[in-house]
Amino acid sequence: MSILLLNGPNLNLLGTREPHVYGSDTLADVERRFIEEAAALGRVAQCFQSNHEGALIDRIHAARLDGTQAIVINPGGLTHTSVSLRDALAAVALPVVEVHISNVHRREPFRHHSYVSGVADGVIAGLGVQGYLAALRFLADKLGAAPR
Ligand code: CA2
Repeated sequence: MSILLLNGPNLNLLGTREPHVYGSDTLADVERRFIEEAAALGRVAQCFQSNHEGALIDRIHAARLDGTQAIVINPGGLTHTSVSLRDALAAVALPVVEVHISNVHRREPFRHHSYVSGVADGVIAGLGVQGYLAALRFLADKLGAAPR
């Protein structure tokens, strides 16, 4: 029984470039804080990042069978391009929160449309890496009493 954190293409570069857009925390920092916050909420978290669309889709499919209860996903650039990622999330039918570190609506017009938002329970953008933790708290609350 766990909450799955998924990060898409290029998010492995967090903290190494473009700190004015994405901040200075690394992906390892983000994943560690996510796991710690999940534990504080009485939950278990699993984390996965890939630069490959198919690998993300395979991980979402695996979530149907491995006890995953909810998904936090930053699809990276696939947000704006991938019908297949959207279809995978719709197929697993788990609670989903879409997270963007930057405020995509204050950026280029091509970042304003998301294929994922229509299958997400909620969307967070522009809160920096805090957005991942806000999504986690929302989902933990939505799932109800933590397993003992
Ligand atoms: O704001 C976000 O979290 C995004 O999902 C990040 C994506 C971008 O394509 C979306 O429009 C918004 C890009 C991820 C690239 O991540 C990097 C992190 C550090 C350095 C370079 C890239």
